[in-house]
Amino acid sequence: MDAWYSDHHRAHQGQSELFGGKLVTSFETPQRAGRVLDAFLEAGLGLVYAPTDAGLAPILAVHDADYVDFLRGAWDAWHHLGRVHPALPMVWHAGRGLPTERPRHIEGQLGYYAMDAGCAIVAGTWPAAYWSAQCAVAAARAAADATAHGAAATFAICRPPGHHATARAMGGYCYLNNAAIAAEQLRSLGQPRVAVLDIDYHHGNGTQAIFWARDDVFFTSLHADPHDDYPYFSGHADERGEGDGYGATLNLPLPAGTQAPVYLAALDEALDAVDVSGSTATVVSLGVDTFELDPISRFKLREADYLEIGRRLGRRLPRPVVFVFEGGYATDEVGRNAVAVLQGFEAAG
Ligand code: OKP
Ligand code: ZN
Repeated sequence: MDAWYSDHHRAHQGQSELFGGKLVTSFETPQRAGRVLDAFLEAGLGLVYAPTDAGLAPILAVHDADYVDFLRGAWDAWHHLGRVHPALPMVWHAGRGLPTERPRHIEGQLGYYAMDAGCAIVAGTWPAAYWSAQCAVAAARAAADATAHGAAATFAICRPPGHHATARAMGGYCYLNNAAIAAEQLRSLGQPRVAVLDIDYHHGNGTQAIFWARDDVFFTSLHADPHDDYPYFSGHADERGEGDGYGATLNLPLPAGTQAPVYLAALDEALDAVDVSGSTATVVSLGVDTFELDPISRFKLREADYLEIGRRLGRRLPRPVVFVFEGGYATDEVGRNAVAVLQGFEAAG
């Protein structure tokens, strides 16, 4: 299995976030992706490529053009006001439906295009998000190509992550939805139905929203019960999609403290649903913030459990499979845990 990685993410750093009422340095750091890259190379699983530039088209297949323009220009607009700290949204439109008038002031625009204060913008944010998405595009194209010659799987070492970003809003460290962009690529390369399996600790609310009313992309997610944890306002079991997409969304919320037996039973349920969906390809939103030592999460998985998760994916997911890196904030273990999933997958395939 080969991987795609771009160094551009390194300049997306020094962002702040609100945590327990305090402004702290974000848990989402450049070291995370570095550790994943190191662990991938250490495991000798395959080669690592820098993505070629596929341009904006694959991004605009998922995101609104005005939102993409905002992301590209937000730092300059903020900095132009003499502000040197990271740009953070601080005014929202909750309870009023989607706003119809876009504010002229950058401070208003930050709120207009955000769901929370988890997405600070610094000078390096747009290039980082852009190249993170390019990793997903390159991995999807390579997986689809290779499948002509046999079953293929690829790994996009994305940073920043993507699964909370909607078509028109950033949130939860996510700016561009890398998994949705990969799924859309697989569709446009001829896969009739694509499954997105999201195993990050947090509900992939952005991915769910993007494919909510579509039946050509099946979305299923295992995550912390949103009654108790971020993103709070979606991820409940009764959310099934709508219109053509009714039944093409399956959420499996799990309680705080969840350990391997309960987790793996839910994973089997998600894999059964992927079977039934008739998908011909898969995108895995691979977050390992389900780890027992994760500083912001409350599941209790261990390194050996990631190997077993990988084996089950390897036995049952329709290929091509594109793994897209999402969360995981226990920096010392994030690389090993993510790569253990890939090793289990390869051993089973
Ligand atoms: C991103 B990914 C608010 C606490 C919420 C956001 C968590 C984003 C996780 N201060 N923090 O799914 O790993
Ligand atoms: Zn997460």
